[in-house]
Amino acid sequence: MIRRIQWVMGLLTAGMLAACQADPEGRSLTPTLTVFADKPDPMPQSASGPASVPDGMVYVPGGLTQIGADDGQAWEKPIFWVQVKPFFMDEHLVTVAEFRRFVAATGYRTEAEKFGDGAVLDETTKQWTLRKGANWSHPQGPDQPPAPDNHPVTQVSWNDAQAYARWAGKRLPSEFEWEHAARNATNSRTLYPFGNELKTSAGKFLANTWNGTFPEADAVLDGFHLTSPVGQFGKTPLGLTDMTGNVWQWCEDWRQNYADVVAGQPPANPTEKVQRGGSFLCEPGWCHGYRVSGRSFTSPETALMHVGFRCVKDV
Ligand SMILES: [Ca+2]
Repeated sequence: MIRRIQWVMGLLTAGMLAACQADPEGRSLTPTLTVFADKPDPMPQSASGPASVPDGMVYVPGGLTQIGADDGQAWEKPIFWVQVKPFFMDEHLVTVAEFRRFVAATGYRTEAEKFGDGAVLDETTKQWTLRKGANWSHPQGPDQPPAPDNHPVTQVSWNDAQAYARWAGKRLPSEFEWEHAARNATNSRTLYPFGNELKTSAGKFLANTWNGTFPEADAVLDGFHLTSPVGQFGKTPLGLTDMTGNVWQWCEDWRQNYADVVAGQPPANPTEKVQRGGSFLCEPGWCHGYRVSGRSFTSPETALMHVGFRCVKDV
């Protein structure tokens, strides 16, 4: 297997997007998602929520959401609509402690452990490198401090995240379920789930991102140069934490142009899985990847120091 580090922000050139084919009936993408090029009539929604919500999860009501942004990267266009069924979503990112319980229960070995290295941004050279011995318990390498228990697990590949989700009786979210939840299940059109500003009027940061010019200097104004404890920066209106920054989150989907999604085309080159949410390495001048509509893409066997995941579950 050829292993790659693919950090695409700012490196990709946009391909020509195929013309959208409007379909007023919508197209069923999965049993829980229907895609529309134009706004459809809203489907009836249950007025009441579920009788109970699993521990540590948040009920995400179904509804209509516009996916993408006109003012974002090329791969966030064109905007289209999805009808999403209700689901449960982990309130917080899967933590190091939770992943340790999975490993203890199953004896699972991550791909980074099998390969013997994980992708780290070298602070000296400012280049991505495969660092020997970097893995979920020591994301920066064996000579660096271990990952704190209450931080999101990182250095896990998409395949590792899938294995955890199956063990937990859950699954990874579709990227469109993720964006629906980040838009508070109300199609909120702000940059972030909590509005358009990263700070409150009192100056309190609402997310862990890169403060300064990436990759030259991080002023660490939000208090964290690398990962932060899950939930450190508060909840979205829907009750989720770390939907903005901290670490990118693996989603189920292969990378696909949105025009092709709407047109019902299969992924043209299914080699990369989608990540959402941005990370502590994102800043507006580089990728601004922590916007609600931000996307990143990496091959499913790759483990990186700024990528983790959360799970969802069907209602
Ligand atoms: Ca930070």
